[in-house]
Amino acid sequence: MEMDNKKMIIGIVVALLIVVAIFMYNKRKKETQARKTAMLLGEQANASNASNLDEAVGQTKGIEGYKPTAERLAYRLFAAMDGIGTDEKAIYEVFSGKTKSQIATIKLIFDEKYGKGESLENWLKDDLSISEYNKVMSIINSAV
Ligand SMILES: [Ca+2]
Repeated sequence: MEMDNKKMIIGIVVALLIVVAIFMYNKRKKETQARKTAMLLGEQANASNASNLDEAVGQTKGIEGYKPTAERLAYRLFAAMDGIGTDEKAIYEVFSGKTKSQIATIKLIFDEKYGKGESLENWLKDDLSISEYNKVMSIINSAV
């Protein structure tokens, strides 16, 4: 019985250490990305594939008929970025093959329902590395 208690305490300590390690990792990643974003913003002026999301979607107001699909995709973006880690592939998939109006609609819904006060662009900048962010922006910029 005493052995079981010891094992349980060791288990709890190990679990706590893992939680702390994940927290530290996430914090560090966020800090690194904040630095990368600062660098990116400095480079943005002459990097065509790193342009502003609003510019890329042409300030369009989105399209009504696309809303149910856009709603699902906006949630998919949120699920891909919320919490620990990021599902980059899901993010690329959401934007791939979409028109500028469709992307604008997804962005409007994301900002309104899932952004928690932050724009989709800020979420992408926060969660993605520079090269991943550039890849997303090049997909968005190639939309017609
Ligand atoms: Ca995340």
